[in-house]
Parts: sequence; structure tokens; C-alpha cells
Amino acid sequence: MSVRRCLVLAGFCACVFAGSAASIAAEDARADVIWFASPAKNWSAEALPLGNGRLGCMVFGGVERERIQFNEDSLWTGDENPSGVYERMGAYQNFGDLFLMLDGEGPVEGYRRELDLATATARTVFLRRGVVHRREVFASRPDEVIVLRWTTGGTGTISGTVELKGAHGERTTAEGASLSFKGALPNGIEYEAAARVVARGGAVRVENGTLRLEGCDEVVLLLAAATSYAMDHAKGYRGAPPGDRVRAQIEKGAAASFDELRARHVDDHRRLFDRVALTVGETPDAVCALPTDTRLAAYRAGGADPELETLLFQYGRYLLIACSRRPGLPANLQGLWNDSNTPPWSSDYHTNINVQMNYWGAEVANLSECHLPFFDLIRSQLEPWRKATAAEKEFATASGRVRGWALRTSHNITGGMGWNWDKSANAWYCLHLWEHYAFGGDKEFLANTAYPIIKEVCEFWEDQLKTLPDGRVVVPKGWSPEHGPFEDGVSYNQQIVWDLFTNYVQASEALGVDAGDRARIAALRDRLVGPKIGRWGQLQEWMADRDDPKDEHRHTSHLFAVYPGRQISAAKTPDLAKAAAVSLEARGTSGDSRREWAWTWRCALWARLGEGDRAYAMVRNLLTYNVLPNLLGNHPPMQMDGNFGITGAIAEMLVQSHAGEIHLLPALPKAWPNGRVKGLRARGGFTVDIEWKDGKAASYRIAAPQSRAVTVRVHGEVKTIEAAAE
Ligand code: FUC
Repeated sequence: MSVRRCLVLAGFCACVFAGSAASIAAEDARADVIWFASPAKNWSAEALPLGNGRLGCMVFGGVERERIQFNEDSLWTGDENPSGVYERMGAYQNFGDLFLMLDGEGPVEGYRRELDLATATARTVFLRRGVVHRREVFASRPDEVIVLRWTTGGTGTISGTVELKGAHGERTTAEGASLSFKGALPNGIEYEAAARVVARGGAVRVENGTLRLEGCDEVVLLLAAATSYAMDHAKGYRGAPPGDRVRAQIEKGAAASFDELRARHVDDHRRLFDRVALTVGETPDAVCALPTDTRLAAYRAGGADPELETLLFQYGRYLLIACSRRPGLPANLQGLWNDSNTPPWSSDYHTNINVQMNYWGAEVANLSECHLPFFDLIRSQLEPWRKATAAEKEFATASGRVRGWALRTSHNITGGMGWNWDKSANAWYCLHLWEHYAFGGDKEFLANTAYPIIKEVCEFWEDQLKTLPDGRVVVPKGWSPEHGPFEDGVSYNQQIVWDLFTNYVQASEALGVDAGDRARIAALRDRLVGPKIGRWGQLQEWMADRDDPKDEHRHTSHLFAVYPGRQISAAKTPDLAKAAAVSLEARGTSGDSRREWAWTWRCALWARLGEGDRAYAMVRNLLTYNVLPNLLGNHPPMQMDGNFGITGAIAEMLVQSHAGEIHLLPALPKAWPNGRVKGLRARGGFTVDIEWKDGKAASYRIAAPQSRAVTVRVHGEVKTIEAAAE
């Protein structure tokens, strides 16, 4: 794979300087690259996403009109909203566009645009009027700017116009070699964006609010954007106005050379991206060399393309790095990317599967620091969430005191929530806090961040659970997301509360605190109405046995206990695991099942049930039915949870660690007989590398910060080995 990459890079440079269309077109196949032979017309389906965690853009790769649509993760309308009125929650906003117009017209040859996941760089190259134009774009975390370099390898061949356009009708100011605009949203959030042209040769001048480029040899463009949002309730979610920051970022970027900016960016990205490598088979070079949309069509026609499957796996990691870095906000429904001021579902944080799924790959696929923005957001919202919970009649207690907080189905970044209560989402959020500790072993994080939140949510549930005449307890008036009535003892709610209590027990044990509370919570957990097997052998979604075997609903909420929970497993609860498989099978593969995130969940579920071929079928279904040509999920128009989550689900096919042991290759499909993976993480602070041949582990290495014993299960054999010191 790396050999292939080197050859191609050499070819790429050669073609730029030789200026030949044939040599551009002869670009070879590369791993970890999504590419197209024509510019993007459609934002969601074809443009290519870049991001530095906070600031992101979609690159269209236009020839005469290049469009870089950009976002900043805190540009939100809406406010704190104790009444839960969805409209008041606001929406994530588009920030604006940067356009680059190239003068003149003429036929284009050798066109290629690509997204290189390994360097987080978008490149566009084409030949027009005897000149090879090459544009490279990246979003730099170290320098907090989007950087674009436009070269031609010639002299004086770049003439055109640069335009910066806000998405809220702002007036753009052009001055010197800079463009900028600013504004304030109705909620008072101030924002500002600025672009700067650094040109070699030729001239740059202001013209009608744009910048004219005349006969430049090379152009570097810097783009910065920020808002006055602060992730801090005590400050009313407002911080310093963004102007000074934006100007400083532009100045700093302009003072550096392009090579310095690129080197810092690539180092920063590779430090995270290179931690995991996955090979599940070789795709013929001729297939790898196809543009991604054509390649996808071949796959949909039934072709084998293991490297497309690993590309999908790595894409989830790439996207998470691009939109979830500290300090910053977590990935929303569309990650970080949004071209609308009225996006679907407000491009919000959805609590009944979506935001959680965004983070399914974070720990296991070795990006644990990308998980942190999710926790930072949770912490910053607790105060208004408590307030909204206390104001809700349904949560009133006999003592008059409401402890803890609950979530509605949607929330924003300023304490506002919308739509129906998703009562046990608070406990599901806690699972993420617990897992961050379980994988990484950071006791300080457990003690100071995770544990107090988990404990508070346990208090909420202690007060809220309803006791049945037989002494068992249920979540009152819960809801299996978007499916069925509001009623007591819904499996989804029961299982998530079970999970919460289990995490609390383990967390308090790990910290050696609160033995009394632990005993009480453990006892309460044992009284929860548990999973039940219904009349057609299915795992019941509700206390009443009313599941319809023909129901193809997209949510598989009642299977939470299999994944991401751990209440049900083939090893410990074989009958329930069998029932879960019956339910999952019945959900089918058509109708409402065909949602990008639904395949991802089902992939992880089949993996936990040890069914590698079925898990693999879900990967195929996702690529076949529910991704766009740029491989982003196609929940109309675009949603990214399935992209982030499939990384975790595929990892789950290769390594599992939820049952107190590290299980290697628990769900390896026949389609991946030979392969290797490096750098996956297992609970307990372990890193796992495996090589397999003919469907069996040929060698593996488990490492930990310090050498220590670990239980490993491989093809039915269980043994205790010493993990190597890292
Ligand atoms: C959940 C799903 C929908 C959609 C929405 C954003 O509520 O049921 O399909 O993904 O989130």
C-alpha cells in the first residue's frame, strides 16, 4: 500500500511540472483516497470535507469557479429553552463561501480532485489552455486556518477573482489583500470571517468588494472564522468577540511559509490518523484506480473491493479527527459541515442514537482524545439541563426535590433542548464517560469528570423508577425511540438504566468510594424488569409481547443490551442473545431499515452476536444503499453518524473487550480471509495488533503502558498472557 502511494506522489509532481494531461490522467490508485474525475456539483453528495475540529469546509474542486463552503462549529442560533419548544432550540448555521474564479474559458483535460485521508488534504488538478493548475486545501489545527495553495508551475498564469460571501447577507469588506465580514445572530452570538491572499508575482487589487488576481505565479489563500461562543454556562455561553482572534490567526498564517503550514498540519493529523492501519484484502489496481463514484457503482453491482471497505473504516476516523478536537464542540448530525441555515433536524445533537453513534469509533479506533469534546459539551450544559428537568411536571418527586437531569431527543450548545423527552439518554451519555475510562484507565478523569455525572444520573433514576406490585422496578412512561407508545418498562429504557447502574457499580469500585451507594444501586439494578423473550422467540421491545415480526423499523433500540450495552451476550446470556438475533433478523434489510446509521448499528450488533458474515453484509448494505458518491451517509440529504459509527462497528468485528477479556477476531467474515490490523484499543488500556490468515489469527500482539496479565480469547481458546510493555 505505501509503495503504491509513493509511486503515485512522484507521478503527481511529475505531471504538474511536465504539464501533460496524459500524465495527470495516468495517476495511479492510492489507498485512503476518495477521488473524482469531475468537479462537485452537489454539496452533500460530491463535495469533499476538510476540518480542523472546529473550522471546516467542503471543497468543490471547480475549474472556473472553485467553491469552498465553510463552517465553524459554534455558529448556532437558539437559546436556553426550559420549555423544550423545538423552534427555540435554533439550528446550526452555514458560515459562508470562499469563491475562486479563474479568468477565461477553455476545454479542460486531465481533471482530478481528491481527498487524501492520510494527510487530510484536498487536491484539484487540471490542464487548461496549456497550463496545469493545481490547488491544495487543508484545515490546520495548529494554525487555526484553512489554507489553499494554487500553483501552475508557470509564470504569471493565475488571473482571476477571490470572493468571500457570508451566509447571512453580510457585506464583505475588501482591503489590501484581505476580505472579511462579520455579523451577529439574533441570539447575540457574534461571528467574523477573514481571508487573505498571499501571492507570488503579478498583482492583487481590490475590485467591487472582491480581490482581483492579475498574472500571479502562485497564490496562497488563508481563511479564518470564529464566533463569540464560549462553552460555559456561567458566562451565558458568550466569550470575547471573535475579531481579534480571527485577525491574529490570519497574521500568524501569513507569516509562515506554505511548506511550514503544511508540515505542521500534516504532522498534527498523522499523529492521530496513523495510529490504526487495517488491511482486509487487496483490491485489484484497476479497481482502485477508478474514480470513487464509479468504484462504488462496481461495488454495488456485487464487486469485491476490500480496500473500499477499509477506506470506509478509515473515513470514519478521518471525519472524527476533522470535527471533534479539543477545544471545540463535538460532532453534530452532519459532523461539522452544513450549507444551510435551516438544516435537517437543525444539524443538532440527537440523543436517541445519533450523537452516541458518532463516538462509537473514538475509543476502539484509537482516537480517545476526539471523545473529549463530547464530555466538554455535556459538562457545559448540565446547569440548564437540570433546570429544564426540574421544571418538568413529569419528573416531580414526592419530596419536591428533583435530583439530576434528563434529556430531550435534541439539544443545542446553549442549554436548549427540543422535542420529546428521551428519558434514558442521560444514562446513555454516561456510558460514554464510563467507556473513556474503561479504555484508557485515566483515574483522574473518572474521579473528577465521569463519576460525579454518573452518580448524579443514578440519583435521577433512583427517584424516578416506579415500583411494580411485585417489587420490580420500571422506567415510567418511557419510549422506544420513534416507535410505539409511551409506556412503562420499555426495553430500551430498562436496558440503558441497567447499563448506567452497572457502570456506577464498577466506577465506584474502581475509585474505592461510596460502598453504601454502590450496594443500594446494585440492588436496585437487580430489581429492574429485565429483557424478555416473546411469542415468536424475539427479544421484546416492550413489556407487552406485541412485536410485529414484519416490522422493519430503522431503530433497534431494544437491542441496546447487545451493543453498545453489555447486558446480553452469547457467552453469558445465550438464550437472550438468540432472541436478539431473531429480532434483528426480523428487522430485515428493506424499507425503513435502509438508513445509513441503521446498517451501522446492525453491523455492530451482528458483530457482538459473533456473526461475522451478517455483520459484513451490513457494511455492504451501507455502501450499497445509503452512502453518497463522496461516501457520506445519505440520510436526507447527508448525515454522518453512520460514517463515524461504522468505524466502531468494523472494529467490533475484529476485537471485542466488553466481557472482561480481549476477544480476537470475534466476527471475522469469510469475505476477509486474510488481513491485519494495527493499533485498535481494548478496555483496560491495551493496544491490539492482529494478523490473520485463512480466517484464523496467525499472530497478535497486545501491549499496555506496563507489562501485565491479560485474558485473551481466540477461536474458542481462552488464555492468560503477559501484555507487552509499550
Ligand atoms: C433519529 C432517527 C432519524 C434521523 C434523526 C436525525 O431520530 O430516527 O432517522 O436520523 O435521528
